[in-house]
Amino acid sequence: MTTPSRKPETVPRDETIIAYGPARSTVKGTPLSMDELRNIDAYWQASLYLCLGMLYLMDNPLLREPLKQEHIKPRLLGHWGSDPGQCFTYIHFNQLINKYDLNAIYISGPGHGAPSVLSQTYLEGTYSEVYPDMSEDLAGLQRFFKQFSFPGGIGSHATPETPGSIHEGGELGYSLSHAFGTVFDNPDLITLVMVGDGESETGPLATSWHSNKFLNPITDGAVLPVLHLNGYKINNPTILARISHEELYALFVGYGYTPYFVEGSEPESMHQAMAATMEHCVLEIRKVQEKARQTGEAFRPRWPMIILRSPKGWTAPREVDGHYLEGFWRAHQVPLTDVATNVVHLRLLESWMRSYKPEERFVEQGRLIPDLKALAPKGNRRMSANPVANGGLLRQPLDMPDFRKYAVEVKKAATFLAGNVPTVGKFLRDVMRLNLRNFRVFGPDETQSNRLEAIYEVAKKVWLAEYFPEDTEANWHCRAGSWKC
Ligand SMILES: Cc1ncc(C[n+]2csc(CCOP(=O)(O)OP(=O)(O)O)c2C)c(N)n1
Repeated sequence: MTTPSRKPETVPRDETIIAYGPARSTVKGTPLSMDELRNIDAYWQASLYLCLGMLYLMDNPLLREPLKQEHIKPRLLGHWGSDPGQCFTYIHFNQLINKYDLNAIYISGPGHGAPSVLSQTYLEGTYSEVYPDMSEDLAGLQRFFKQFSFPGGIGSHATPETPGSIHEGGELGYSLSHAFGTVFDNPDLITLVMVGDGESETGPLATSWHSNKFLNPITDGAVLPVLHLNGYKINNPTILARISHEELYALFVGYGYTPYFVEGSEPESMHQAMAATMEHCVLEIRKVQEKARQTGEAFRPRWPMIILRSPKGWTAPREVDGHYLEGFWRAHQVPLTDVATNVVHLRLLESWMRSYKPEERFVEQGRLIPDLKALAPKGNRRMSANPVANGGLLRQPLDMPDFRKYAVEVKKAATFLAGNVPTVGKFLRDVMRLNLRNFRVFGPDETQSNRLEAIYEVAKKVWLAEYFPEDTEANWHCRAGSWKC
């Protein structure tokens, strides 16, 4: 392989691919005070406790008594491997929402790691607001745990009833395209999207990295992708986790991003690295948007993205029965499947759950302690409560022309030719004219050939890559009427 000419902007390292040890990161710095660090880590541990609670428990939610087999769900179904990295990412972004008053939502590509998203919606209070019986107390927590992946309860993926979720994630591959869809014509929004390294191997995901060529920094918001390199899909390693650092870096530069790496397993330094990296990315996004909006020139920047290389099932027991668990494929779904019958594993699960110190994270009545509650954003700034991601709260009716106006008059049958699609094209042209900021037509390359070309009378193609004068409908990087062209 020839070495790419552009050198990685990260620390020199060998080709080790296991994410163990203190953090290595492109962005340096330790922005968190000791108090912030302690609280963020405690919030993360509370989240991980909730994830395990959802996977295993139907009773004894805060382990106020020794864990017994009758507290365990009869059928264990769900995913642990993805959860720690997803919670970690979500929690760090919360701090930036607070600091910069960001309008943001979260999309979970590996939506099978739903406990991560659900734990966040519960801790920030949205879940109990939407479903009052899942209250923030012991009884509510018990119901919250039990309903997960349980008959009559909720699914094991980020299903639509999850507050703040617009992406179920069961069929892998669409997280990034959904994320870009949310920010088109939504200039204030940042969509944080976790992309699984397994998910990255699907065709839809692989091509959707290119969506940045359609993103206008003046009229659109921004997407912050976090590629979650936890190393495995189900039983197999992922390709992106097993290529060299240089290749990985070059790949994402080639896709038009600036990749920032955060790699490791040691929590303290990982928190500092993630905090510094995410803040850097948010400031980069703001810089790009300010420049484009002040000059009125739409350009295509090298948008920031994060590559998070953390162990699969991070913080799980390292080894069980002579096999590695944390950091390996065995951590993908429910790690200890026989706790209802195997007392040794039951005790192991109990000590694992207790390692997150539920008695220090939750008050007597079962609610998160105030110091940790204070870390979550408030009101609609909570990603789980953002109206953008909740059931059409922001839906606006289109201003519609009267469709009858477009009827083709047929005076005598079989004497006259009219195409159905060009006729629809005229209708869509007028819908677009009346709703320039709220209506788009997407087409891979078939708009003209399928005879919808009338829409170009109103708006040109959106395209932030290069264009040549002979391209049809030149002036591509503008949407007519949207900004200075
Ligand atoms: C299109 C598609 N192919 C296969 C699967 C089966 N599947 C479920 S989870 C999974 C692994 C996903 O790996 P990754 O995206 O890296 O998520 P994580 O490791 O964080 O769980 C696969 C292949 C699926 N859900 N969708």
